Amino acid sequence: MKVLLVRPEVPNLFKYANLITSEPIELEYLYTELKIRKYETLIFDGVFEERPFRKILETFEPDLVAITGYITQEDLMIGYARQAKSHNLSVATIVGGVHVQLNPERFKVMGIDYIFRSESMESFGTLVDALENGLTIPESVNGLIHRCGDRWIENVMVPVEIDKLPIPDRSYFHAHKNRYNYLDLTSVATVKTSFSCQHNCNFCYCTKLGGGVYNARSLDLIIEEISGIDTDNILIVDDDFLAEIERAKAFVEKVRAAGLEKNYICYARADAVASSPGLIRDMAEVGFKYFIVGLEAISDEDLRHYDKKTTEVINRKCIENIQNTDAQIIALMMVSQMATKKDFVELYKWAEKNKLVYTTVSIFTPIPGTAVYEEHRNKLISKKNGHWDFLHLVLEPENMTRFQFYFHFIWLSYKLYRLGKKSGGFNFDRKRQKKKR
Ligand code: B12
Ligand code: SF4
Repeated sequence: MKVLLVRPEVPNLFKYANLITSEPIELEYLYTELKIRKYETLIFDGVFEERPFRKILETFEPDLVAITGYITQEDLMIGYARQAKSHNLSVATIVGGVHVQLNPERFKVMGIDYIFRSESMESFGTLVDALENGLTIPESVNGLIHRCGDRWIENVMVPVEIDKLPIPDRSYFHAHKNRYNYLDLTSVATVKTSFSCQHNCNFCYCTKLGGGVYNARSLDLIIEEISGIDTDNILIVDDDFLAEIERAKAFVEKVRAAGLEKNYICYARADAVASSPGLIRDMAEVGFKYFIVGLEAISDEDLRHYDKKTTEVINRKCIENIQNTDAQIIALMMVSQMATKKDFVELYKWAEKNKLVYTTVSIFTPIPGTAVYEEHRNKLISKKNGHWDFLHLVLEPENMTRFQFYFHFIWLSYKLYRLGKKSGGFNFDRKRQKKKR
């Protein structure tokens, strides 16, 4: 059995920004499982691949095409599956990943045979073994949805035991590591140490993943994984790396004991950062360089509206604790369709007053699979999947025209960039770095 693993290209403005590019870690997980089972496997990373997909199909002639992707890539995912089928009807196609997990219905379409909802690599291997041997698909394949004549059969889905996931084989990363960056850090590897989040902010998609159950990996496995990656920079993509303060402290101790001298980037909640100045100092000391924090809003009313369970005072304390170290905060802010001109202006003033260097602003976007999506689904003004990138209005602005909203949004984003630049942020030239390689 020959398996082609596909990550589609980035279909939106992110491809031009060039500020953050991550390794195709989800494909590397699949690759690892298939390697253990001795299948011939090829990774097609649409983000960088220059050869047409057709050429890859012709030269590799896969038996199975496995495709990952996010909501913005839904059409591309389906397109890749159909292209594989039109190349050779007997090729089996499977889709998986975060978007598929909570929106499987959208993939019950022509061209797709298997919809894989869980994170279990053992189940993925079991499925490929069954296909290889022409066996009936076992019910034990966690969360799988597959065709049976003109019906779809749905296996039960249970949260995965995260320690059962293999440590990803990084051959692909090591061969291409100069492609992956995070702001000024280059050769950045991605590491996942937990699934889901213990909180329940009403707009959040991440907390619903992994069966909605927070599940953390053993620290020894994580240290083993990081030690085996030949790079200085690690992006930890847990939804909240500070979900368990004691675990984070133990991580710092283990990094020290292992003598791991690397730079780390992680996501964290504002309240955890605000209440743990000592931990933040220790983390900065062992190499944490960026803390990405969803501050979201600057008023308690808005924070309550998002069910964030933080306050403006907590947000300020969080900023202060990070700014008291050598690390930087990357503040993730949100503006909703209810924003007024004053809200845009105040947000900038707040960022300036709090000396923020890296601040990103998203437009409130209800993601299919969340409760806020159900609440707003009749009011959506777009049906284009590509608009679910947090940079487009998918709800009608309530206090200005669409044109005015975009004007204020772009102007604010530009001003925040200028503010960061003035304080020494964005101090790198990615284009030049690329040419040098
Ligand atoms: C790192 C990250 C990025 C990186 C890119 C990473 C990448 N590989 O492309 C950056 C910062 C560039 C980015 C950008 C964006 N991202 Co992003 N990102 C993440 C983050 C934080 C972690 C993803 C990750 O690396 N996970 C680690 C891997 C190992 O886990 P996994 O993907 O779940 O994979 C496992 C399983 O799902 C399964 N699996 C995965 N794929 C497949 C395929 C098959 C066939 C099978 C069998 C199994 C399988 O196997 C893996 C091992 O168990 C997630 C948050 C989250 N909780 O997932 C958001 C997230 C995925 N991003 C999201 C979004 C919307 C975006 C953007 C569109 C917009 C934005 N403003 O962020 C852009 C566009 C990027 C694009 N590619 O088009 C959403 C997706 C929502 C959705 N329904 O699709 C998430 C969930 C965050 C959110 N706001 O809700 N992102
Ligand atoms: S803390 Fe972050 S990851 Fe957790 S539910 Fe809220 S927004 Fe989502």
